[in-house]
Amino acid sequence: MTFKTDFKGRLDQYAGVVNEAMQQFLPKTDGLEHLVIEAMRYSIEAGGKRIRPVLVLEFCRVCGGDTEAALPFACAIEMVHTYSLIHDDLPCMDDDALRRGRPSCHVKFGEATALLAGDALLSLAFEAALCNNYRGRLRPGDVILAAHELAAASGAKGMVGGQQIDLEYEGKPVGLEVLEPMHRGKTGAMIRAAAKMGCIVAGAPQLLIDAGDAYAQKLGLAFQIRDDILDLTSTDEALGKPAGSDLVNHKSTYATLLGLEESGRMLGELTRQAEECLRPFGEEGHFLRELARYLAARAG
Ligand code: GRG
Repeated sequence: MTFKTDFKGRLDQYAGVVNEAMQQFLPKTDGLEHLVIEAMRYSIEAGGKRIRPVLVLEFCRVCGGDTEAALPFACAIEMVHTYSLIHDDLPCMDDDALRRGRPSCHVKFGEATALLAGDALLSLAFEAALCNNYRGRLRPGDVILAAHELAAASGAKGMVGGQQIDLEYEGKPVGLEVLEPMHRGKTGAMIRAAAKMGCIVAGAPQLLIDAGDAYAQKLGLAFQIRDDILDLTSTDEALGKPAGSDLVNHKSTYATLLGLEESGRMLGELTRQAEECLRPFGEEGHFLRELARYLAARAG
């Protein structure tokens, strides 16, 4: 793959190749089970920023790996992320009617089918990651390690665990001692997994995997703080999901807890620290430095 050199060009290029590669993995809607597949496609094809796949592909690139062979992992993490959004919107969780600028999956297909679509996307993620499409271009040990990373990050000690903490404390005022582990799981784990998977499939040495992980830890927290700020300051149209839902759901967030000014300062500091973590990648880290700044300033 040859890469555009300008930031926005490469960002769009990555999203484009991931969207195309998704079509290799999404099943066809030609059987009696077509509804669940339509629901999977509906949520994946609604778009989204594709940040996690971008991290997989760019970390693979900066580590000198085969970015085309990393595509199943980029798709896999986006499938897990999309499943989590579908389930998060269900009436038994956040009960949100709008996602990625469209009616949520359960609003369109009903609760039971949305639940199944999420389940099937989680399974499909591992089917994609462990596919044989690029046999011989990745080391089998690296494939196993990267798949293990995804499994661990999405489970009870990662994203699902973060969501459980969120449910547990819903409607109760909480401090940073709850907010931090909640977001480390809910948002941070998958962003860290994306960076590490990219390095791992490239066969990178531990020093670079650790540097990618350190960057992603800072980026993940910064991403969440920006999300909290936008929830207070943005609109449904700009976000493609309901704005102000943290207040409606009585959720404590970095923005409600620390205020807009302090959370903005923290966001700036974390972004600077994320950029610092990229030092071992030298000049090659340029796109990732820009990505941190872009996400800190994002409007949706
Ligand atoms: C239900 C198992 C389960 C987990 C839910 C990811 C998640 C955990 C909930 C979604 C709600 C939320 C605000 C989570 C914080 C992480 C986050 C900001 C998700 C949205 O990610 P983006 O902004 O979304 O990358 P797009 O649509 O651009 O992909």
